Amino acid sequence: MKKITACLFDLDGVLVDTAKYHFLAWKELADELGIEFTETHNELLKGVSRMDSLDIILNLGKMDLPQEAKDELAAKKNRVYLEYILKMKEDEILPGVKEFLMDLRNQKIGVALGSASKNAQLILQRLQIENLFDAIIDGTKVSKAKPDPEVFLKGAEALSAKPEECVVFEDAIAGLEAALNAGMRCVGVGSPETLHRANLVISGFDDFHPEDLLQKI
Ligand code: B16
Ligand code: MG
Repeated sequence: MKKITACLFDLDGVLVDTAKYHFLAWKELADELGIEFTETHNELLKGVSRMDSLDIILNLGKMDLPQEAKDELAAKKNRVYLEYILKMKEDEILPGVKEFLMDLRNQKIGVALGSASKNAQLILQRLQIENLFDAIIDGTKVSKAKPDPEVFLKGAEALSAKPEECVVFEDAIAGLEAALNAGMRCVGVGSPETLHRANLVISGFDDFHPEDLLQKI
């Protein structure tokens, strides 16, 4: 059993279900553009950056636009998304997450965020868990999107942790690959069929504790 000195967390789909708000905001935009966009399509956007998400939607509608128009559409989507985020309540944190983060801190295991979202800090504030993170690496601090390992390597560096002593919690395949590319172990949060390359897959944090982590990974 290798030791664990740090845990790095994806945000959307791991700590909170913001995917539903991303969906509503993208759907509004897609409707305006006359592009069919369903919850199944929304799965393609998980863990993907804002601009790459827009490109996926435009591809669905076989549309190509100049960068300036795309920047405007991405900003418009974000304004709608922010309206939902600003209404978000503390109790939207997923079950067991806060307790798990507090247990890690009590055990002196470093805690970092590794998210593609440029709104991550605001979301952590809404959930009132910003103070539980030793480092926050988000879409404003990285230049390469997952599956590039940059976001998690920066998290490890901020915590002065070696990659092989880090465990990443991820719900998206691109994020799982980013963790493995960083030389870290990965706990998949979601379905074992999708996340079969993870070292361990859990359905959530409701009945999962740091002790389980040490035993099972
Ligand atoms: P924003 P994660 C990702 O968050 C979401 O899964 C993805 O759907 C979203 O497009 C991306 O953040 C960018 O978000 O528009 O807020 O910058 O899963 O990496 O925490
Ligand atoms: Mg995610």
